Amino acid sequence: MAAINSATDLTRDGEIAVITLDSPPVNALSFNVRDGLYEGFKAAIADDAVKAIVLICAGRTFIAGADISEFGGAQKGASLFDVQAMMENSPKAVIAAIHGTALGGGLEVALTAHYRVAVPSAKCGLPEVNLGLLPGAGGTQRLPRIVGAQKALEMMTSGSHVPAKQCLEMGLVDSLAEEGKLLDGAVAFARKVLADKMPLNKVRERTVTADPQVFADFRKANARKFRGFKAPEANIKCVEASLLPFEEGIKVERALFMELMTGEQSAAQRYAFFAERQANKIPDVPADTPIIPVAKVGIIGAGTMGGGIAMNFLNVGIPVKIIETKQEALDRGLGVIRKNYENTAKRGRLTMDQVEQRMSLLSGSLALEDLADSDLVIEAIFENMAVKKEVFGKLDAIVKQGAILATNTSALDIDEIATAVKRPEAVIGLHFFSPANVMRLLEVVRADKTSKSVIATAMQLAKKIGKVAVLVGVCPGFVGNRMLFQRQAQAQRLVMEGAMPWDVDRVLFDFGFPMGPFAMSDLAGLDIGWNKETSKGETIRDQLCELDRRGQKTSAGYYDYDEKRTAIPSPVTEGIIKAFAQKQGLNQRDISDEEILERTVFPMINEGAKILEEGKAIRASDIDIVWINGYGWPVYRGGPMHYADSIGLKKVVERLKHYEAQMGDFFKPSPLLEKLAAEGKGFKDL
Ligand code: 3H9
Repeated sequence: MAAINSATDLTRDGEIAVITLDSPPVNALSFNVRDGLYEGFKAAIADDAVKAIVLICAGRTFIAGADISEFGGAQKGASLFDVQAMMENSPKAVIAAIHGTALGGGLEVALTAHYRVAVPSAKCGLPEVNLGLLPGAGGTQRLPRIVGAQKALEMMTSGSHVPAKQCLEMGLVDSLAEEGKLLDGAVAFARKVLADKMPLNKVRERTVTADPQVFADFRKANARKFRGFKAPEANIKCVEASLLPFEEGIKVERALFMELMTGEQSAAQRYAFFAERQANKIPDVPADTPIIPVAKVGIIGAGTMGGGIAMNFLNVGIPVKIIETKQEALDRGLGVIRKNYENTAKRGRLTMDQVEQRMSLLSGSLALEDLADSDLVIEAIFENMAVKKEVFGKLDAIVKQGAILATNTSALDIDEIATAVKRPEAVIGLHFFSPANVMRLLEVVRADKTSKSVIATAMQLAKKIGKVAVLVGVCPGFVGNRMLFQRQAQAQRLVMEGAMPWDVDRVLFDFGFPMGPFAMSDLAGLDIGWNKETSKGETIRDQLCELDRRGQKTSAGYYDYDEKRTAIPSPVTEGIIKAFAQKQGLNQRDISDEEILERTVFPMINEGAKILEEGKAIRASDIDIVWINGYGWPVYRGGPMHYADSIGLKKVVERLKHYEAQMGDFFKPSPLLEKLAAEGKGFKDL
């Protein structure tokens, strides 16, 4: 074996040269990888004994893309285009051998090979859109030339990882090799290319045609999904340009790539990519912390939360037992889970066999004693400290030692809950977000005495069930809701001062949230926590509920709703608000969109700074991950703390002080925020 450099080896199997790339963790195209590939191909082409060349990767995957951490830095070594030109123009057949994932620049490299061979478990994709980018190494021009415009649009704007079998059907892969025998399969394929004198396919030489209507329809169908994002439209424009001669299309790709790459959206999305991975790292919980095997899960409460939480575990094959106090509630809860799965099956995303298989892992009981052999118990009952403590006290006597005792509370003090048991080290918060089977965020709440093993297990388990976990500390509302309270308080206040609910909602919607706070309340139901018997019309919400305006479900809440559930500003709500303001002696005034945005978002940033000061989040980027994955913060603005950095903390402090002077302490900047702003720093510098 001849080493080309630290990342690349060149060997020969008879007349077939094998270039092996080995650059953990994911063989990203860093400068030494590009150099190694360039020199490797050059040497193989120059060797007269070589008739064909196989490119294969060591480790868990084929090339997963450009090295994102190198973006923005000065270019070193051979360019990716040099490598691709060397491969595509090679006078000897080049075969890319794919396992794991061929993503982004990785797939673009494979597309300059003359043939592609993959194992069945491999996947191919161009996920650049998720980093606010487009495939910038010819992928936008080569992919449509193989799979057609429609499929290219779908792949490039979703970033989906397409399984090898589907790639074969689309012509993206030429042949499948036996699982675990990729090198043999690729070398055999290379010999076949030689024996059959198969041509040196250059994808760039193909042409693609499409009706312009394809693009118009695609834009229309996805307008809602792409709202606010720049990258999807740029990707679509590139596919349109693939109908032009190759070199012209490449020029369009290059120009749009540079535009995205230097823009704020991609910077925010790349930041979020690394932030999500960073959130997994807990400084005082090392990677080798012992993990508690979780083979059986118990859940207390078969309501919406309990049922949703259960589905996460059933989906990955972990049996769940749900406990309720009444048979009727239990039957209802289990029935809802079945119905959810059946609906998924109706949409073609599960087979009925899979539904039955998942349901077979689910059981119910009315006796807490049946949780004795659970490895993890999650309590998901209503928010009442006394009741929760009673339940934990009972669990302590029932559940085997070594098990994890978790609460799904979104508001209560977990340290206090832990006083109900003799093993506080086993107690942790697992704060799922509703709907718990859909929402990606999981706040893992570390109480004073929670053990490192329990934390490490919770973080690992979260990944297994497809959640993005963020470790937070005990405080009212933890990280997400604590910051949300600030926004809600201002939203309510702004309405009393003269902005209407639809004004506040519009500003936050335009900022990029899926919906504003009032539309959100209507969706959730205004009567959550409202009591008809005790309601005295003391708040706007009380008065709306008393008029049976309880949100979307009654076709009226803050808004009126038509039969298509379109939200229409309501004169009734407006009247109630105005009367309230008058009673409180408030002079309503016009409020600018800028003020609405600053007063709802800046107090959140300030609260985030307080959370960091108190050590309730490990890092600012963890807070951003909470908001992106749990509260619909637009990922192209990178989360509240990244957003604050991007507009400058000096400005945030100035504006908070401006409102503090008018409205008092609520807006007082936290010492940390003031300090960073004074030093000209950002949260990124912490
Ligand atoms: C591109 O290609 C642009 C071109 O079109 C244009 C060129 C001109 N770079 O996710 P994991 C790190 S854009 C640098 O936990 P998994 C990651 O940070 C790129 N680092 O593993 C982590 O580090 P650490 C298009 C990368 O098994 C470690 O690898 N490609 C990159 O759950 C493990 O990652 C993509 O967008 C990278 N490209 O998932 C693919 N990728 O251990 C992005 C990963 O220090 N990557 N790292 O925290 C992925 O989707 C997943 O990482 C993958 C593995 C599916 C590959």
